[in-house]
Amino acid sequence: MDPRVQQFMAMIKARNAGENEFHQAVQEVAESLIPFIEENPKYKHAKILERIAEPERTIIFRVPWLDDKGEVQINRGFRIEMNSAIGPYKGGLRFHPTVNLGILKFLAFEQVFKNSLTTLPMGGGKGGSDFDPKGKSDNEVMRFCQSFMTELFRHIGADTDVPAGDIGVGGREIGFLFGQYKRLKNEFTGVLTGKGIEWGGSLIRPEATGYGATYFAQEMLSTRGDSITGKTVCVSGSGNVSQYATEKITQLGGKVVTASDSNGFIYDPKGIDSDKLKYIMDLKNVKRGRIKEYAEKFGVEYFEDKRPWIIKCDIAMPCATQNEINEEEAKLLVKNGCYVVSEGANMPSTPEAVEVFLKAKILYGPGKAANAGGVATSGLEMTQNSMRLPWSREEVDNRLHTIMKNIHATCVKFGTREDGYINYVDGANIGGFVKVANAMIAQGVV
Ligand code: NDP
Ligand code: 2IT
Repeated sequence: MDPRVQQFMAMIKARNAGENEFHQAVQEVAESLIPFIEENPKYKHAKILERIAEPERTIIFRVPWLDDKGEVQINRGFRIEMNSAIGPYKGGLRFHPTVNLGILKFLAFEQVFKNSLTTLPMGGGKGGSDFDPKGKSDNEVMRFCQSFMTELFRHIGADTDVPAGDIGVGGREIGFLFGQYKRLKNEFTGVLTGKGIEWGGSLIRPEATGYGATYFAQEMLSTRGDSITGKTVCVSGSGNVSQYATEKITQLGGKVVTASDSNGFIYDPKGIDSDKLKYIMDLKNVKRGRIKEYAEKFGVEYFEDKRPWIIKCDIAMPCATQNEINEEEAKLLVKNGCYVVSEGANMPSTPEAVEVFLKAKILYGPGKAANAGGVATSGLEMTQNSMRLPWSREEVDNRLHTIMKNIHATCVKFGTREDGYINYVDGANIGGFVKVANAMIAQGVV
């Protein structure tokens, strides 16, 4: 490792002990940025990297609620307000039993660069809770959300901090959170994104992350005169991002052969067509069942406790969670002919897996670039809320598509190597950094 990176990481690890995912996210960025900062000493003198890795504010709070049996339950709530140099804090809320401070700091850190890449005026934040919505009734989820917002509301606002969804937080949860915020503040504002279409939401926001990651794959392929048509694609997850990645790939003539959840994956060699996708959407968004049921319904193979990366494909789109592709799986993907990875999830590839992709010189689009379409469309929702005017589906989708093309162009600008290979990791990290760093310098030592 570069000794400058090593020294910086020793400081980060000492200050943020035990926060492994945060260390991982910071190190990946530091490896791209430290050489760049050496060539641009103004960032070094202003200690931008040291400042950008320290949250502006970290809020941790108790979330007590009553379950259906009348028993008191206690969860922990978080909001990491990471960076507001270029706009109000913006980023999702995750409800999952694994949520802790280190995971949310990694997500908030990634969000700063991602939001900058979108070209929209949004700072970075992330929050959530170790609450597990699985197996809870709608009433329990509502009482939890109301309790969570009863503390969070004093820290957020349409011009201060604008949360949205992430794992375990979808339309249902955003509804309950928005209802409670409105009640506490007596204000109808765009304080959350991912709202329902009848009450301030934007068309295409549910689709945006999966569509955006597919548009990004399309852009990467086009640098080699290639396209999605006729390609076999392995997608992981079966939630929001996964569903709409599958929809868009299929629309563009690709064939998605896998879907997964935390228990295993299904392999459908004929492809998940629009009728089968409808089944997944109903299974996951309404019945809240397990992906195994797909295998029973359509008579395909189910692989318990396995991830899709053992299946031969041209394109891999991890859309479930962090560190879901390890070194061995990355090697197998490449060996089986996979030459495009577009990350719908945040940090789904381990550092060793990323190394495999870069060494093999495949088209590797890291999450902070490839999945930025979700937050970008949240930005478009904020714009529509401010104007008090909704845009059509076509208008939002066109803007999303243009934003993904611009993000790709930024990655090409900052990531193209001498031999012509585009290192999208460097491209996204440096491209996302410059605007935030310049804003921080302009605003003084704050
Ligand atoms: P959902 O909650 O809708 O779906 C998550 C999916 O991933 C489910 O299939 C879930 O399975 C699976 N999953 C979650 N945790 C794990 C785990 N630890 N191991 C294996 N599988 C897991 O979330 P989203 O689709 O919104 O989010 C997916 C990814 O995309 C996350 O990394 C998120 O940060 C990222 N992302 C989301 C954006 C958005 O707009 N929603 C925007 C940008 C990135 P199960 O049901 O079994 O838990
Ligand atoms: O990781 C992400 O970019 C999100 N979960 C979406 C954030 C947002 O504010 O829409």
